[in-house]
Amino acid sequence: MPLVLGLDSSTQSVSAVVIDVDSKSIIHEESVSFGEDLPDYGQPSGFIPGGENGEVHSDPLMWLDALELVFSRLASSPVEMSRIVAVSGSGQQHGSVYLDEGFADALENMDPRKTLKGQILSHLTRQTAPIWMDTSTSAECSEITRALGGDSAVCSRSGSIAIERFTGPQIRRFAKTSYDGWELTGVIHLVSSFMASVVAGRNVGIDYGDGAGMNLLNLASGDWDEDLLKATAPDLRAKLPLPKPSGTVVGTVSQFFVENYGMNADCKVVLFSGDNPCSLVGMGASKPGKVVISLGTSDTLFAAMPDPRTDPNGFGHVFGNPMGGFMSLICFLNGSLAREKVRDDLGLDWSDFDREGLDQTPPGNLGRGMLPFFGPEITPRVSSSAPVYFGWKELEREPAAVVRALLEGQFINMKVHSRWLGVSPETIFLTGGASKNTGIAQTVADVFGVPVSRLSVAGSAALGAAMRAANAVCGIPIASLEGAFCQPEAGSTVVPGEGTGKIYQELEQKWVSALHEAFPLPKD
Ligand code: XUL
Repeated sequence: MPLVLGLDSSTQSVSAVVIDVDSKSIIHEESVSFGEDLPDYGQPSGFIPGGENGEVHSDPLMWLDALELVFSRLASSPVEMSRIVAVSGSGQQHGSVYLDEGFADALENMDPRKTLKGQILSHLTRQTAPIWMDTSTSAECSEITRALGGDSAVCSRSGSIAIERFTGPQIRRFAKTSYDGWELTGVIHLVSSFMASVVAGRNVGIDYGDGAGMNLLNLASGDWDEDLLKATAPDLRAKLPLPKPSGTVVGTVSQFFVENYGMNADCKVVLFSGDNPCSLVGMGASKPGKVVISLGTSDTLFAAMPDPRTDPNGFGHVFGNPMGGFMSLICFLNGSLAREKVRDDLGLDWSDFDREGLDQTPPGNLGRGMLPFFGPEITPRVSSSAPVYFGWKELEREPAAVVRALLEGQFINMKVHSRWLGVSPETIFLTGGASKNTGIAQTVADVFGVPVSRLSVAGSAALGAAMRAANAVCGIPIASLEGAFCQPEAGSTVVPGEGTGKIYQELEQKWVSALHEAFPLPKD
């Protein structure tokens, strides 16, 4: 009975899921948290605290320690490692790792008696890796945009306007500020392709899913875009791995994992992809028609797309769909941190959050609303440090109504800013921590006017990676994997409440007017 392994190298942890391809079931999961399991790195949330000028970096050596720890936990679990026939993975998107020419040799000659970290350390040409939370590259975004002739040129080629956290602007900043580091750099990996290279013991390519989060991949040609390369940094093509379809088998696992953890020397490695593309698969949404909302540190809304339509306002992104074609992704920064802020300010518990808020107030909140931007937001792009309230008569804001205003405000924002997708979902699939809360799921159903289902999967990115590997190596059709792994949890579906359609149409209009009033569009 063959097994398949899916890894997920995320912002705060490295986790693993093992699936049995015959019974199509999850047989084991492991997770290593940077904060809890590797406290010596002093990066409790997965990044180096105290970055200045918007810099948010993480330590690739910490990821390697976590990878070894996750493998050693797997090897001492009941999982028979030698039965694993395929492995793939997922990585937090946009982050980049800078390595010298010698990295390739180091990978091929990895000594199983030494640590990964000890053998890779000297090949880093930049000790830390900028990750997706980094906002330090506004100047580089403007420079790239200017060189290409405007936002729409960058967007129509790469699927997104130049964005601070995307890899191209980050690469440009490094090339501009560290001449020596840049000259020494032989290869630049994404988190996904770096981890895949370590697992495979050779430099591997970048898949179309994650590659599209770089402002460098030409979506139409599937190759690095010559003009974007030129606008980003000198000699960049030579330093980038080749872009490849996500289902590419890149070889077998490195001897390091065979000798240390009992992996089978024939176990195939499939290109890793980004966490959002992998979650698309893990949520059973790789065919157009399903929309997924993931409630996390930042909230995301994503869906498979039949053709690569781009957001005229530049807030949304187009990435490669690992199962072919494209996917859209919209990221909202004010996600669970905003929900936690309201919960803590009002002294509520998660268990109270909907009971004390949503149960005490009617849908539409009697016209009282909120623009839920507790900090800077990227969708829409506003610099804000406090929410904006509208339609409140009383000065004193009762906590229950504030909870409702926050949630309604977040979901109206998602609805308004996902309209460009031109997709009318039949069902929305909700995932992420806050999705367990039935009141929150009900509010999503009411605001969007469609049923909302929740799946029983915990880590959709690792599961999606495992499903991709099972498809690519064992030839199992993705539809049959989705049928087995991505079913709504019994009793988890909620439908829009009667009469809520009209209520939310009205509230949406007020919300949009409040947005335009509080954050007028710049006149040019
Ligand atoms: C997507 C994004 C995040 C990261 C981290 O554009 O920046 O969702 O992938 O999860």
